[in-house]
Amino acid sequence: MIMTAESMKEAIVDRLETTLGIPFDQATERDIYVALSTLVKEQVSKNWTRTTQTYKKQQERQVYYFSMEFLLGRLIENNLLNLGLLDVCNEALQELDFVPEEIYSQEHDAGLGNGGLGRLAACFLDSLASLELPGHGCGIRYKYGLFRQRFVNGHQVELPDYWLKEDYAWETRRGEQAVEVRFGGTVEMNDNDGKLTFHHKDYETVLAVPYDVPIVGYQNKTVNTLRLWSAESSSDDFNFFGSDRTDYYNYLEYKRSIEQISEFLYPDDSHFEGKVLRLKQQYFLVAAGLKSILRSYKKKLGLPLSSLPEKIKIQINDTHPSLVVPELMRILLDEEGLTWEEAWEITRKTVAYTNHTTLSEALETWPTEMVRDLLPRIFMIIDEINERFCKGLWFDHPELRDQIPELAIIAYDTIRMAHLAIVGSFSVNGVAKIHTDILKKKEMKMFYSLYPQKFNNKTNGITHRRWLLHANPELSAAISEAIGDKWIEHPKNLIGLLRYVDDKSFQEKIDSVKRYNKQQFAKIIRDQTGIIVDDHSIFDVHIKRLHGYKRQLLNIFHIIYLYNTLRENPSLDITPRTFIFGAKAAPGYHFAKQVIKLIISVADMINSDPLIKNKIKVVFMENYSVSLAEKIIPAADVSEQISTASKEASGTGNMKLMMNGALTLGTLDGANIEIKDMVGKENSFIFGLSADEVLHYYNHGGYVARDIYNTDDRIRTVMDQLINGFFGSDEMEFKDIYYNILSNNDEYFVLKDFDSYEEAQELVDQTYRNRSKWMQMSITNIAHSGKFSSDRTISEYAAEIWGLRSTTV
Ligand code: B1H
Repeated sequence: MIMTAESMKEAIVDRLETTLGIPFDQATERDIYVALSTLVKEQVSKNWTRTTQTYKKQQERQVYYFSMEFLLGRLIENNLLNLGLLDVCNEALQELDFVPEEIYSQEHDAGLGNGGLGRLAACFLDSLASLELPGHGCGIRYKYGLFRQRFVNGHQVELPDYWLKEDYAWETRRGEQAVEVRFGGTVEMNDNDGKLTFHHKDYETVLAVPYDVPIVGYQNKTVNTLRLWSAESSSDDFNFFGSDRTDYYNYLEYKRSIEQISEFLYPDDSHFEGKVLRLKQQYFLVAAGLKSILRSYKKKLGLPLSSLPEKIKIQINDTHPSLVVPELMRILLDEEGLTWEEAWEITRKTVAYTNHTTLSEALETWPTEMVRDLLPRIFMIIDEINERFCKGLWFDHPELRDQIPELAIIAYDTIRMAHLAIVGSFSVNGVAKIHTDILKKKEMKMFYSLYPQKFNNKTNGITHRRWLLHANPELSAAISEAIGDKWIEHPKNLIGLLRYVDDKSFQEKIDSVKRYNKQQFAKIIRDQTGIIVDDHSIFDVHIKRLHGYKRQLLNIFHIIYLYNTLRENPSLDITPRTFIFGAKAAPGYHFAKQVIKLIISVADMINSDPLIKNKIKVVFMENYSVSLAEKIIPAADVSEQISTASKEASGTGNMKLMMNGALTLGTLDGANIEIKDMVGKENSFIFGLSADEVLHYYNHGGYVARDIYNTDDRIRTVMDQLINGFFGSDEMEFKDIYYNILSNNDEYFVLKDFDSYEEAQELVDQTYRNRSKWMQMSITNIAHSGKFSSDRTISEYAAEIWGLRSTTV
């Protein structure tokens, strides 16, 4: 076991020479990274095997988190940190004359997710392992992760993210554990003395090969598994060849069509794309995952299938893996010969469902025909689940008879995956208090009245190990100096910082840490964009996917307004500010791409206008990703969380920024509400319509965007600049944004909330002038952020949904 910088150095040089065959004096940064990651994986492997064996022996309950996305980011620093080797490694690399960060950044981010939903899955895995809980991930090993973003003339351009170009250090291919997944074909039904049996024929077989990634717990011996499935053509497809030479070309085509299943991640966040390939991906994940779980259940436990819910829980990350319900039924019915009632009982007690959004455009509804063609037996089972469910409503709930078409799982030739997930599971949870309330009161109201006991809330969280301890070592050290380091194991202990809120020297310490992080990030801005920013200015950060409801547009409208004001009065006394954006738009989302173009156009104009005298700067960082977030967040003063109230289920960036001392400028939406409840209104900047008000307008009308346009000069000026060529030669460039607001009546209430937002921004400006006050607020936020550790979230899932006990390896 490596313990010291000296032994770390020796081991790196040894792996270079023995494993890579490269003498140290010729080693590149990449070589050092490869040697180091090989070494770290060796360190992990022993505990990985032990963990697997412990779980096998103990036969305790295990959880599988099924998700189409795991947005892991880089693992090298986190693995080192969790092994307790990060400091030692930094020292060793420096002594070898390398810059640690440059070695670590050789690792390509595993970008197998779009945004919050995928990153949440990654935080949950970290917490499961760190809390010594037997919980694993099940996902897809996409060959291409979320696209790389480039800006060309201010436009977003997408490039493929071929993250596997160089070997991925952390994965282990387990070819011997591959399973078959079947698509297409027909189902033959036979009646054997009244017992129906189903025989699936003429299907196409895809081989699912697992690649396992170790998930290392924090300074314990637990190493759980993230199993990522890759699609390959199966080895016995040599049958394919006949005498005809063209068969070879057909074969290659066929092979390609199979490998396509795990080719790429769909780049839509909170938006349903009803493509058959996506449906294939979903079934591929579910069928492969279930098969491998059941195989090991049967092999090691020797228990009857009726005990499955005792030993296994499956949490589905939104409806994307909701085919687990009919697939588990299929296995139990067709392969295991159970009756419908037995199979249904087991299935419903095994599966739990998390909902992440109430946006209607994100709801998954598959055309029945598509499912019938691709998954004929699965379709029959969904059909029967639906029929039994509707019959049950008819007979047991006569009061709901009129509502059956609304509640049905299949209606109007579409399958409603959320209904399937609710009916087929024992738990349905939202991801923040307000979100769960909206599910209960509005979106899933009738299901809530049917199954009140299924519904529960689990407010999201983030791993403080990655987002504080690793991302912000200076702040972590300052915290530990004040309150000791117990908070690392028990993040709630951060509350101890409240004693230092008024302590001048602690305030100064935290202030200087923030300044240092801002200087570091200012260098990154300079290197990547050429823009020079003032590290004394307020760093105002808006980082998340680009989406109408997240209202990057409100932010840029306010910036344009500020700019107009400064041009009129260049000596206006404002606190210098740097507005920082990071966001990817889905490739087909025209409006979002226009907003990116607008922000970049505004940035170019403001950053080069001598009249502004550097009082404001606007920076749009390219290719926002997990590792970039780790650089931005520690440097942030202001956290923009300005979604249209009721639209952001939870948000998790809000928690990361709070934990790093940024103050929330936000609406009463998602987890912002719980953040505000913890820190108090006076320690955040809250503005805008409430969710109730927004929902009221949606239901009853009464808001006319044009009225605001007509009466508010500030807004009219900004709006008109969109179509009068102010930002460049093409007058019509931003007309879609303009008309989107005026003709579509401002779906996201940008104009409606402008005034209140401007006022809150003014308060931010004034408050920042009093450094001591600002630091009090900042420290208060850090102190309360422990609640938002994903350790708290996962403990709640474990206790209240899974009934999962920790196991020390
Ligand atoms: C969230 C998604 C999502 N909600 C569909 N829904 C997707 C929906 O590829 N798709 O089809 C991908 C993603 N993502 C986010 O989940 C919420 O918007 C956030 O508010 C929340 O914090 C996050 C984690 O719960």
